[in-house]
Amino acid sequence: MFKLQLPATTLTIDNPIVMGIVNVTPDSFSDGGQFRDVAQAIDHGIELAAQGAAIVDVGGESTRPGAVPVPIEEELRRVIPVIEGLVAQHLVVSIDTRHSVVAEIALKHGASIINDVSGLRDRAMRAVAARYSAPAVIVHMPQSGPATMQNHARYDDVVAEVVQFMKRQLTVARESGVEQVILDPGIGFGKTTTHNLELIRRLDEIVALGHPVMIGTSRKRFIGEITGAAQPYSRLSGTLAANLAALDRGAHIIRVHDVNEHVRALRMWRAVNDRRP
Ligand code: HH2
Repeated sequence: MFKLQLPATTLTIDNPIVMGIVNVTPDSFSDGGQFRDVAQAIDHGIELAAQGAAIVDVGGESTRPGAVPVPIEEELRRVIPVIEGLVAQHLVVSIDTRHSVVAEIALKHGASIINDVSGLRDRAMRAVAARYSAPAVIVHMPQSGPATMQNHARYDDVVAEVVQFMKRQLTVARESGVEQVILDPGIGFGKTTTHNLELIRRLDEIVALGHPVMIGTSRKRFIGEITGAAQPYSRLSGTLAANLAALDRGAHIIRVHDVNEHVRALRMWRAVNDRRP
């Protein structure tokens, strides 16, 4: 069991929880453009929480392979009003950003978790997490970043390399005063389909590091490749199967677009594992 200490509450993870995705971007690969309007994005986040998301993850910059970086001012303009709207409803909000400035302003406006797809490599990001005592998600992504990361998808043993990266970043985080860390193997970030499958299959090796483990498979390209579902919105069944496999190997947090379906699947998964009707 893990407890995440947040400013307003304690998030207890004794059973797996769901993080719902709100992308306030014009170009996210699966829901780009859907929630550009602030009111729409807030309503969507509230709906995801009502469906059972324990955390709502707000992002203003797409990190899909090949995505073009967004200026900081634009990222802030997208996410801050949405965070304010969700925090006003007492929801637990995480900020999905690679930029320490965005993270800090988001925390000031009530976000309570930093979701950093660049893996806390940036000293300034670690300083923000430490100063606010905020839990931070360390996501594995090759150093090259979204623009070219798929050109760097080469590993001798992807799981061993991700575990090495996590160990290094855990040390660096601890030395910087970041006490609450969540680990995420970064499915799709500079990885081929084979790498993604291996990371799910051997997720227990990351769980063994002793921190809460998050996984983000939702609607990603490798699911399309395996299931034949070409469109991201048609990848729900494949996403559910991938996430259930991750849960079987000990995942604690699943980051998804389709919260309702995952909350129901989780209930079923728990009923089977708890041996009760
Ligand atoms: N994946 C994406 C973005 N943020 N954060 C974590 N912790 N883990 C992930 O796997 C992860 C993430 C990419 O997916 P999405 O937000 O749906 O798309 P986009 O980056 O195009 O907005």
